[in-house]
Amino acid sequence: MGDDELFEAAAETARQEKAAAGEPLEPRVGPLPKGPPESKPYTHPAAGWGAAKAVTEFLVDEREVVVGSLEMLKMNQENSGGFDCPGCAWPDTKDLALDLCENGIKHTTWEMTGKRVTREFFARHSVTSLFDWNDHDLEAEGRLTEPMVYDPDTDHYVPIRWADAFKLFGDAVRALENPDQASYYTSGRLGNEASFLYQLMTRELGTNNQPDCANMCTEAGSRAMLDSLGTGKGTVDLKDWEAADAVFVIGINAASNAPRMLTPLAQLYRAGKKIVHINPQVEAGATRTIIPHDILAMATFHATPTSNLDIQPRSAGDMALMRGIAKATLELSERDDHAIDREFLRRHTTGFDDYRRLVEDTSWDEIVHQSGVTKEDILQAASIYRGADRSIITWGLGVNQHEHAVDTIREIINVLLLRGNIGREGAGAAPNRGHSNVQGNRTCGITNAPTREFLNKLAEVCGIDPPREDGLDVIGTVEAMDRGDIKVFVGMAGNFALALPDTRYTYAALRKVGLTVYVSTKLNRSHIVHGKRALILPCLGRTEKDVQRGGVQRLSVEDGDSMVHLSQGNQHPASPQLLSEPAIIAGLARAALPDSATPWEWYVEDYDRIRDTMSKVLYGFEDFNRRVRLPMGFRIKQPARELVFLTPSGRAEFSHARLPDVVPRDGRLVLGAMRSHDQWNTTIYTDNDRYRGIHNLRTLVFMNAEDMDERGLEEFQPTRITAYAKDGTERTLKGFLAVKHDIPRGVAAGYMPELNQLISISDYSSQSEQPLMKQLDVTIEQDA
Ligand SMILES: Nc1nc2c(c(=O)[nH]1)N[C@H]1C(S)=C(S)[C@@H](COP(=O)(O)OP(=O)(O)OC[C@H]3O[C@@H](n4cnc5c(=O)[nH]c(N)nc54)[C@H](O)[C@@H]3O)O[C@H]1N2
Ligand SMILES: Nc1nc2c(c(=O)[nH]1)N[C@H]1C(S)=C(S)[C@@H](COP(=O)(O)OP(=O)(O)OC[C@H]3O[C@@H](n4cnc5c(=O)[nH]c(N)nc54)[C@H](O)[C@@H]3O)O[C@H]1N2
Ligand SMILES: [Mo]
Repeated sequence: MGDDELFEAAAETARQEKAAAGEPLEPRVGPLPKGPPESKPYTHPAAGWGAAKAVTEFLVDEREVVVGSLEMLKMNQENSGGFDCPGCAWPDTKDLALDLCENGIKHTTWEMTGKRVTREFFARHSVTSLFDWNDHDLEAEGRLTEPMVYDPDTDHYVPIRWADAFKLFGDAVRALENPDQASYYTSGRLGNEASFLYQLMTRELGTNNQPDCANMCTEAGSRAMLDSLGTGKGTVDLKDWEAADAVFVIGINAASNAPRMLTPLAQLYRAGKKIVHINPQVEAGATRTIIPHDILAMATFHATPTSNLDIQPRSAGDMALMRGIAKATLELSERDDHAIDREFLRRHTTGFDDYRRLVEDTSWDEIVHQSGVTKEDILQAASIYRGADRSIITWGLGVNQHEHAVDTIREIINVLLLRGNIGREGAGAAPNRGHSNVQGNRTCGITNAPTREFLNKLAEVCGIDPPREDGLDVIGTVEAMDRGDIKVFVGMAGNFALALPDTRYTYAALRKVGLTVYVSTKLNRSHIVHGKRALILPCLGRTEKDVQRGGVQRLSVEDGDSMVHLSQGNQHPASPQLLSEPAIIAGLARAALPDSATPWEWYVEDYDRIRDTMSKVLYGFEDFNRRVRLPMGFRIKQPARELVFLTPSGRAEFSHARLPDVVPRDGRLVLGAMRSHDQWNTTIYTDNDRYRGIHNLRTLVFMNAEDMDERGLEEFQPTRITAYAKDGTERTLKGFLAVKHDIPRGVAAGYMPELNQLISISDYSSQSEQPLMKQLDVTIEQDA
């Protein structure tokens, strides 16, 4: 054994000892607490002055007050040359002078920070020593400034020229025995043009190994909508939000993760429309809000309620609850001719009669037991649904990250179909997306399972011979790494090491890879837990000016409502050495494919050229360059919205799944990992969670007071959490503090990514292959 291997073996033994003792396996994620933990109920409205104050504190911390506030005015104002907020995928509106939110501002400022990670920083800190830093501190060092390569002799990252970095990658790829020994991850940050080039490179290299963050995020919803409606996208746009009579918000923490949703919710409430929140927790967005840009409301502290009804089901009780709403609606239809839309059902759907029988066969007892909701509450929700001519149902990770998520979302669509709530103004299915361009990434071909039509078009237009077999998704990729089958891994944005389940397993798998390459803006865990060789390639962020030979470039993005529009950064780049994502992809591609006929360099000179090719390959992108320059861009046709269903039957298809048993066994709880208010996925701003009343604490577990009493747990008492995986293995985590919370019995919650260490790699849904990030089977005890 060489020194390196000896060192690694010793480190591994130490990690195993820690794991056996049930201690958190890895360094803390959040910053060192500034004081003792606190939990007190939050009594103020969401957004408003609390948010304004938080923003000011944050801008001061990041020393960005002046530039920050000026730049914010350009956010989501793409018409006047602004950039698309990278914070979430909520659609932009042309009516507002100022369309932004606290968390969007924090997210953008995080990118615009004045702090820098330089070669001197890497010379001062070995990679092993950086492993002991918490994730907050790694990212807080600021923006990456030049390409770096890992030097195993010194255990430091050292500078490398761009050309040499590309060559290192190219040589590694060309040395592979077969192209499937590489895998190309992306998180939904990439603009459309970069996404298109990235998938083109992957396929020209001969593999469909293209995992993406959607594999952990919204995969279930896409599959469900594809099966039920024939396309995997939502059917509503912002106009529909304004025209709805009722909105059902299921499993979304809107005030933190989609704050711009609060605006239509408050406006609907003021107009007397109905809003129902379905969530084990009553989140801040489900109470009242001060509309962020409503100056009068801000000045007068006038808060608008954002909810008419809060229903708190058990974890994964949503499908039974939807079945209950369907049952009540069908029962009503025997007396009330307009309870269901018979004409719509006859003309546009198939499978209704079987669905009706299935609903009749599902008893109220079963519905109440499985949903954890009383019959009265279900009838109340059903009565709001019946009373609304036009309903929107929107759902988030609280629905997507469960075992039976596809069945549950199809049940949501069943309920919409009953009253003809698809293909009409003010009505429809609205999946809440995650990353700002995760939907656009998929549209542009980022997927491990491309369709035959797409591949044929790509072959015809781009003159390549793409592989036809499905490639590896996120879970498939880590498992292949663990077997030693992946020699080259590229992470195009994101934080693969920390975002994935089974932290320990994922780290070990990543360390087996021959070469890991990350294209990033900030230092993160994935740079520290790396392959035998490793590259960090720093890129421009969305706020920065991208100048190529053909002048200043703009990238396009697609929001959650299928609107495609341009985004242009205006900031001076964080470092003169940064390259744009398209330029980096072109550099990697040319090095790996020296004889490629694809004009990589020519594309990068002027992104209009990429768009011209995209318009020939992608459905709905005809005349892309002209239409994307229209005010607000253009909307990709959503066939289901036009009542065109691309399903085998040509109709919307009812699903017929029996209710799964989701009631935890005696003594067990269902634990979910979610976001705090003060984080963006693996980026942790502080250890506060303002709307849930938490300060100075992330390693916690929210529990029902009676569940705590039964276990003799006091507030802030350390716990021992044991998770029971599908494959029979157990994982234990000690020291997370119990916190009393308004949450149903049998449900517990904590934060991602800290809780990822409890999720086994085998814990993924058999319907969507999504990790079960919100449905862990656990026991929680006092930590003796
Ligand atoms: N500020 C900020 N914005 C973000 C992000 C961020 O980290 N920070 N992340 C972005 C990304 S990538 C995504 S995917 C989205 C995520 O946005 P959300 O979908 O809001 O994500 P989470 O915070 O993980 O969890 C949402 C909710 O699920 C509820 N929940 C848990 N289990 C169940 C259940 O069984 N049924 C129901 N009905 N609800 C349940 C939880 O109580 C919680 O309120 O936000 C995006 N926007
Ligand atoms: N337990 C649990 N785990 C989860 C989840 C959960 O709810 N529970 N949620 C899952 C979900 S929904 C998602 S989407 C994934 C997120 O997984 P990822 O998308 O992989 O992770 P992020 O934390 O969003 O990535 C942050 C990093 O992106 C880089 N970055 C930021 N901006 C840019 C840019 O403009 N360009 C480039 N190239 N890089 C940039 C920065 O270096 C930053 O460190 O996590 C998943 N993991
Ligand atoms: Mo996500």
